[in-house]
Amino acid sequence: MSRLIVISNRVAVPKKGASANQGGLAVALQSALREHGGLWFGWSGETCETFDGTIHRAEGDGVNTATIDLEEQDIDEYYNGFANRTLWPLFHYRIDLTEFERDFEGGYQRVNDRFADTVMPLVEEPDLVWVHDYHLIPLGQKLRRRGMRNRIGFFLHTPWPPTRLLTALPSHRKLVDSLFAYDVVGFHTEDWLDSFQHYVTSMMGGTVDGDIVSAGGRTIRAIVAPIGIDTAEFEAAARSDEANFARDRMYMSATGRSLMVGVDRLDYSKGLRERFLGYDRFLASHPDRRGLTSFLQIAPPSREKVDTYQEIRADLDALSGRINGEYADIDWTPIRYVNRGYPREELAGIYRAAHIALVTPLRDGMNLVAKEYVAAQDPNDPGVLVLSVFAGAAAQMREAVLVNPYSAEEMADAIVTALAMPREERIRRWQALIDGVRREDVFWWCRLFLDTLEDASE
Ligand code: ADQ
Repeated sequence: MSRLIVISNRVAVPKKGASANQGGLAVALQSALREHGGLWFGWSGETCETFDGTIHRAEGDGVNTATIDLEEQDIDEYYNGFANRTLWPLFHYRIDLTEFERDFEGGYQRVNDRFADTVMPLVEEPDLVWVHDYHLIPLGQKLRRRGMRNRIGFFLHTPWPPTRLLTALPSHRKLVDSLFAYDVVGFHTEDWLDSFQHYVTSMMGGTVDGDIVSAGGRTIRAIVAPIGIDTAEFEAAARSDEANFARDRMYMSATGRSLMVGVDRLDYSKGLRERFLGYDRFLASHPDRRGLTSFLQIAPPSREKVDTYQEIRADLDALSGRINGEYADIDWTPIRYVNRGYPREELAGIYRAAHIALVTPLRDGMNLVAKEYVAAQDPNDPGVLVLSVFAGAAAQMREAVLVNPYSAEEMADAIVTALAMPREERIRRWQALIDGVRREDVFWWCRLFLDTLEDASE
């Protein structure tokens, strides 16, 4: 079996027995790394005065990691700049929030060069190389230019935007060209793959034949590989003592009310504003139901160095305050809005206590919260998943209550539907959902991608 080299912006350093505190992606990649041997390479999260290529190596729980520090300017231009001010909003259809600065792109290319220079000597001839996400799109090409002949795969965790949006990026062609240095490129859904294929055929004069995409004399395999969660682990976490304790706290605080929960990184793509407005509409149009529901939104801040993230935070503070001010009573708060993270067991207990999960992003590559919510439910009395049609997860999770998050009325209706749903229907829908979440878990995803990469000709 070939060794595996995983490359991503950040590296999740494994600690023994700490898997429950890590995301499913980290758990899956670590388990693949344990199986294949090899290492996980990325940015340490630390800064250095002057980049000198020093590699910090570590080993934890059978997984080797190698990380580098970056300069302040690198982080500003590459991470806070091109990755999170340019590509992230553009890939989430938010051209209005997208910033176009040549310095950002310069920093992006420079850091990808730094990654290529430092990881190159660590890779051996038969290794499989797997690059992750929008931070590192040009890395494959940079490795090829340095003579790497290994099989290299790339997986995009975000949506791939429609051609007419992508072409707003001045360097769109260069970005897409660089994807052709990979052997396999993976997306979460048919929609994102379609958009990629459309760009290739309409902008590059390329061709598509099944998985095979060709342009400019290069041929790659472009596949759909929807990521899952570590379902077995999450189902167990939902039954742990910590989960039971969190669930009981939720029940006690709810005093018989129907609980709704949302759990998201504080990000404009997650549709938090629209969710609050949907709930607002529900309260406004159903006065008889006020006081009978309680909505808990958990949203830990992220990317706080980027202005739009500060703005959305201020916006949500104001909106939740406005809704509470309007509808709250001496013994009832309509929205509990919490800006912090929770350990995974506690999160699982919170999901389990919730009668409804509102997973309503405006655009999301996949969305793992939808899958975690399903995995945490009690089979005899499962809750209802309200899921945005614009989440990648909606392609697999057809038995959720699907909703258009831009419509406050549809959101309000979905809440009413979910609240009124009979137990038999909840069980029937949940059973279909959990079957999928179990079958297509994160280990299935990892194997699907790596099997395709392993088959790719060198
Ligand atoms: P994210 O945008 O980060 O991921 P998501 O898939 O929902 O979005 O994953 C978030 C993870 O963070 C979940 O595992 C969730 O449990 C955890 N989390 C969120 N809030 C938390 C809190 N308060 N406390 C603890 N944990 C919390 C990107 C893409 C997604 C894609 C994933 C994986 O944007 O579309 O599904 O990568 O490919």
